[in-house]
Amino acid sequence: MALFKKADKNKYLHGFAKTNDSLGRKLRFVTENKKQNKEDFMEQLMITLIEADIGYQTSEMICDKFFTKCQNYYYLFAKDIMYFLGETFRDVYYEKEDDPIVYNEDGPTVILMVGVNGSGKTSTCAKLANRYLQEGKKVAFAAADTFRAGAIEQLDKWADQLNIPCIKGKDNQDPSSVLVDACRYAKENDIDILICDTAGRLQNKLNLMAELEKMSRVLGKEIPGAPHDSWLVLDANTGQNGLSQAQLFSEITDLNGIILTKMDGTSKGGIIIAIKNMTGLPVRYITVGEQLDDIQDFDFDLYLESIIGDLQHAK
Ligand SMILES: Nc1nc2c(ncn2[C@@H]2O[C@H](COP(=O)(O)OP(=O)(O)OP(=O)(O)O)[C@@H](O)[C@H]2O)c(=O)[nH]1
Ligand SMILES: [Mg+2]
Repeated sequence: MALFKKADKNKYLHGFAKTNDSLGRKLRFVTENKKQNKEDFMEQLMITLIEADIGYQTSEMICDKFFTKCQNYYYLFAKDIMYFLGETFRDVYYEKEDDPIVYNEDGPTVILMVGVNGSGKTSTCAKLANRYLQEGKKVAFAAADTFRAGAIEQLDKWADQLNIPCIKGKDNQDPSSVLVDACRYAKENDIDILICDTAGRLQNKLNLMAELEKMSRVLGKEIPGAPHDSWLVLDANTGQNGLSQAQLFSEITDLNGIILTKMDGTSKGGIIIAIKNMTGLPVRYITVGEQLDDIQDFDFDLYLESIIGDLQHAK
């Protein structure tokens, strides 16, 4: 992956610029305040973490682990504190190792994109397709959002732009039947990656959630193991509500990853640690804008660097 070219790295860090500006800056402010005692410091740290949407439970866990790391030191400089904080974030994030992305070795890999309305599913389908095309893969779309007027056309337009097939039905058609057609097309045409766009559904709308369950079942009947990847597309700006979305969608379908969108517009990038800690779901990709190439692999080290700064430097 060419991610570590300097230009890519700068672009990546730019996606977290707002998080750095809030969480990073506040952490530096808290750590550099020499007048406070330990209790004040821990209280300020906890507030800062919660404000960055890390959530109460995960923030408390971070504070406890951080405190344990530091307790044997009589005095710590701000850069040491930042270093230990970085280590603590990493420990909490990697408490559960990220499973690798699943690819089907024996036929099309089916990716199901799910999420609430407007989270960025359709545009992320296009961004992902663009990446897979650049890797030389044969890609197709399944337009399984038959619910919202205009949704099929939206995906179809992307397909035209990318010059890939889009298998679609009619408005209000059962989305599962579109998926059956798409799977058959993918098998007959040696498609490597079938990306299935679905309708936005609120986690508390039971009929739509039941529909999702059916879609997963139907895909599995057409292609063994499908959907190989079910990714929940979450708008990073929704903060703690994203956590509840992740928990409720997980109950309905076997999620195995999260795509966090609109990172360019949020200062609350702390949600990444909260989601991983509370659900065990890894963040696969982040999106940082509306252009086709505004998608990046999630890289925890660069994420950490964007908050804490260069850790080598901090030590
Ligand atoms: N700034 C920014 N905007 C984004 C990003 N990802 C998506 N958007 C915008 O968010 C809006 C909604 O995106 P869609 O892809 O249509 O979302 P959706 O989940 O398919 O929406 P529904 O089909 O209505 O459920 C669009 O205007 C996108 O251009 C991102 O990373 N950054
Ligand atoms: Mg859509």
